[in-house]
Amino acid sequence: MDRHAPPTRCAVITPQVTKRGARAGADRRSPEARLEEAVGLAAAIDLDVVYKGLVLISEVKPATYIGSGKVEEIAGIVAAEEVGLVFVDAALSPVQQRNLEKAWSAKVVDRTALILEIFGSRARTKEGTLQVELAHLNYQRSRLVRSWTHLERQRGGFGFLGGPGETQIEADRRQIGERIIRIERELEQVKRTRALHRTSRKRVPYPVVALVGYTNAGKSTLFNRLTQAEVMAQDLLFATLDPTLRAVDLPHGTRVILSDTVGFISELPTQLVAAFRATLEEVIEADVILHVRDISHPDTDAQAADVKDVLTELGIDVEAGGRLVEVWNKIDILPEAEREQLLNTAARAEPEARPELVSALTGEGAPALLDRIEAHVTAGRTLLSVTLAAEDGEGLGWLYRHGEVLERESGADGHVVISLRILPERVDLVKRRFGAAQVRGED
Ligand SMILES: Nc1nc2c(ncn2[C@@H]2O[C@H](COP(=O)(O)OP(=O)(O)OP(=O)(O)O)[C@@H](O)[C@H]2O)c(=O)[nH]1
Ligand SMILES: [Mg+2]
Repeated sequence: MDRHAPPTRCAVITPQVTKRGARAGADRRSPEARLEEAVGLAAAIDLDVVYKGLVLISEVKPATYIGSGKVEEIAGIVAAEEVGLVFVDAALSPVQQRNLEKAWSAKVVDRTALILEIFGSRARTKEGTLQVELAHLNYQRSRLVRSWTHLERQRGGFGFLGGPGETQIEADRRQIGERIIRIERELEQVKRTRALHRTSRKRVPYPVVALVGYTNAGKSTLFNRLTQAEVMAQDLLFATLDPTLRAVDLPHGTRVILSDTVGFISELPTQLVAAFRATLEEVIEADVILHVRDISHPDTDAQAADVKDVLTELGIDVEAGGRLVEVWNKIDILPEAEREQLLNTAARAEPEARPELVSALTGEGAPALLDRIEAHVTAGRTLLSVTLAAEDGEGLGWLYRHGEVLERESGADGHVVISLRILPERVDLVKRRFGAAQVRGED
């Protein structure tokens, strides 16, 4: 994008189908909230939103999606406001898009195209760039196919083969297809490298804790709070695209790797979910998944349901408690009464399913969240105390390698006592190394 050009003047149109046939996911939230989110998407790539409007329609019109009266009305606004781009927050067919562009003399983009555009502008790593490009090509290819069948239908089955449009589209398809294969090959290479990194990380057995959640829920803010890092956190949809990993030491010394990830959104184009599978593998394999929710958002329940849909699509069992912890974020902006109510709801939940209430901004609730994570990743491990000679540096090193040293106390006559958390199957190993008399269970 040209940095010196003034931002494009943009109109945001959110069609709301009032009858049956409303899009899946769309009916979970209010029309006003959908419009606000659409404006947020436009703002996420520096479009200057000069007009926004809800358009209620009883059914989708094949030619223009919305009715002709509305098309005309919007044409007037587009001309008066000198709009260069109209974002129609729906899935438009290529034909609908072309007709609307003609009627409004402006560029028209639909939801998938806009989200792809945002992702394209955010990608920083090679992998991110490749994934977005792949999603883009798949999107383009699917639209070529559709307009091609449209042409076929126009010919009415008289058997007139060929025609200029078809040859051009065939050529385009072939080119796109070749490019897709090339990118897939490159991605395969990047993925192999990632897998190698993951394996080498596994040799140092730090549990992985992954942050997931709706875009703008506060994942990066929480990531920064817990790791004291300074990852970009902004009131911007899809501020984060590439995953970031950092080590965090929990209150009792357990070290974990925290991973910040791309946010989800309702009706996330399926091409994008597929493209980001590789990135999200961190999440799939995580020991703990923190589902961060903006609990102050009016659509927080609809957002949570959307996130669970994507997690399910990734093959994660969202009902199984334990590994998945809901983090109810932004409690600092809740009115007192609502806050009390949520605290009560949380307190009544089963321990495994209990949400953690936090404010990533003020830090409230963060210590309890860290304890919860630590309890989960250390569940099943045994506490031991081992007595050894203060000068036994080698023995100490051995303990650090085989377990998790929690505390180190100087005992009587030149001995040190080490509190250790360790996998149960290693207890015998410790006893053999130091002598059973030097090892005590601690619970
Ligand atoms: N009041 C309040 N605001 C918060 C809190 N946590 C995050 N925010 C704000 O919410 C906005 C989004 O935060 P991010 O951390 O960028 O959200 P994210 O989930 O990483 O978003 P994406 O990367 O875009 O998916 C920022 O303006 C934050 O300052 C909180 O606990 N309280
Ligand atoms: Mg983020």
